[in-house]
Amino acid sequence: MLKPKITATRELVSLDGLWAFAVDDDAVPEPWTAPLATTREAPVPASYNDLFTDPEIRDHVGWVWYQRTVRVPRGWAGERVVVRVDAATHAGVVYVDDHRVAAHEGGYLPFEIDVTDVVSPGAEFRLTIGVSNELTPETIPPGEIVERPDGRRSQTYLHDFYNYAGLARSVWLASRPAVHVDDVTVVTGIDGADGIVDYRVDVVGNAAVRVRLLDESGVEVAAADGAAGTLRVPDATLWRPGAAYLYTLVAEAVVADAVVDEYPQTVGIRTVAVDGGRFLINGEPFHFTGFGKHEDSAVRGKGHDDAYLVHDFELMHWIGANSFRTSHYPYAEEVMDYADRHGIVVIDETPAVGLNKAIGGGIGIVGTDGTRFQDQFGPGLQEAHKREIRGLIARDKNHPSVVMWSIANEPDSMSEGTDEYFAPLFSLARELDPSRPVTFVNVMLAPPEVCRVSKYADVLCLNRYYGWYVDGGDLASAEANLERELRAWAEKYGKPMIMTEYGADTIAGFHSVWDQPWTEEYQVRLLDVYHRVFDRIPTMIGEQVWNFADFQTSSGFFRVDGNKKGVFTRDRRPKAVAHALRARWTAPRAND
Ligand code: GCB
Repeated sequence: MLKPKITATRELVSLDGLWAFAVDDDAVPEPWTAPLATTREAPVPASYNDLFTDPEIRDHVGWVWYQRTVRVPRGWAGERVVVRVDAATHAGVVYVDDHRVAAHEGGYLPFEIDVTDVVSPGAEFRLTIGVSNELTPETIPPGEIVERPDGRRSQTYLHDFYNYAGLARSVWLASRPAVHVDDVTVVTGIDGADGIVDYRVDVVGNAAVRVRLLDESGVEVAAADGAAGTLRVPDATLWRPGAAYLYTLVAEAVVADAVVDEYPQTVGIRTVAVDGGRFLINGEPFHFTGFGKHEDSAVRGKGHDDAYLVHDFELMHWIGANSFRTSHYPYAEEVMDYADRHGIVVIDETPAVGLNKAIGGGIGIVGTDGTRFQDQFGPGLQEAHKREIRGLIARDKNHPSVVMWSIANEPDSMSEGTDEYFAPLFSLARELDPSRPVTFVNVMLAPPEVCRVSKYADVLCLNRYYGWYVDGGDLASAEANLERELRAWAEKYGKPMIMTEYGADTIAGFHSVWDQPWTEEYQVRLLDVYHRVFDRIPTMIGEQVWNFADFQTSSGFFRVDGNKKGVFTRDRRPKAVAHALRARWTAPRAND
């Protein structure tokens, strides 16, 4: 799905700002036929949960309503008019005046609605967006709604981050011509010094297609006619980690020699491959350094914020991180574009987190009772999971920063039925995008002897908490057990391995001369243990610490104001470990 842009043939109006806001007590949204009776206003983009003092809003389970008036620019006569919602977490319905025009499920991917037939250029309309935060046994991520004895409904879920909801990303009103470019797909290659760009352009309506490839200074370096083809770029400048270079493919829809629509798609020429125990970018071995992140900040919740975007990338650059994982859901498109422009490598993850009844909220290990995986959740789960894989690849397929798809985080991969559940999901991702490796992130409960799913992954991504949930406070045992397990993986599969999570909760300002969990020193020493082990295992090709920053979780009694495994605090101040990581990640690597 193309991101809306302003071009010579398209216009765009941001609908961000303050919207009227109200919660709805009904489980099922009714058609919206009146102005919202409320004095509350909520900013878009932002999660709504932490904005207000009323606990009824923070703990609300069900639908909320956002509403504003929108004027269609008068110059848009003859154009298609589209409302684009970058995300409605976790389900959205859209009304234009009294017309229900769209419904969407899944909280972290965009959807758009052609509203041309129900709006008029120059006139206003009332735009109402309902958003539901409900998670059920067949949503991705899954959850359950529990009815309390006093009638209150409360939401439970199995993942370890707060269930922020609302319109956390931008909303747009966009124009586009009736005959238009509907989609662009690029896959790049390298042939000697030349870059190869395979492209496909889908058009709505009857039009010929022309493409031009421009370099960063706007000079045309290749061109072609036709909806699909291959461009050769002599002496191409490659997109490299830490040294981004972006060409622009201008896709034109042409009718009777006139360009009726044009869409510019950025293109980074690079290749990605797994070769034995190595991960290659442009044919060169790549070692991942960086983090699992979250979209999370005070007050905004998961609301996208360009200031945090720039600052987070600045801190990643400062510390020597060359990559991150979009744990545990697709991030805002602004983040992906920024990674493209700044040469940061991304492992792009679906929102399939918490598909594991053996873990309580990412922390308590509760064990499974032997029930077949498919019977632990709703029958619609796999379909919803497929929809998320399709949506993620459709949205992010053209980002050079994305080097691998992660189809799930820490699902149950050992119960009966997991093989049958996951095999088709790997096939689907590979069929949709044969150009990138596909992985899933393995949980500590499923070591090599019992994991039924790792055989499908191109790269083994492992989350391990030796020295924390296991061997807590005993770093000598942690080191021995970690090394034993990693060697077992290496021996069984020989595939490249990335430690996609390792870390320790740490309260900034807690100190000790002993191996005392929660202190800054312990976090430093625990990471040292892991790094020593990694450096002894040749197929360890990456280290992504959990987490970039402290983040909010559902409270329970296991978390004190959230998860504190951040290398930075929630307001992005470095803990001692940040300096230690910086020393490691900015030093030349032994085999570089
Ligand atoms: C995990 C999960 C992550 C949690 C983390 C923790 O394995 O993938 O979502 O936040 O552990 O800190 O417990």
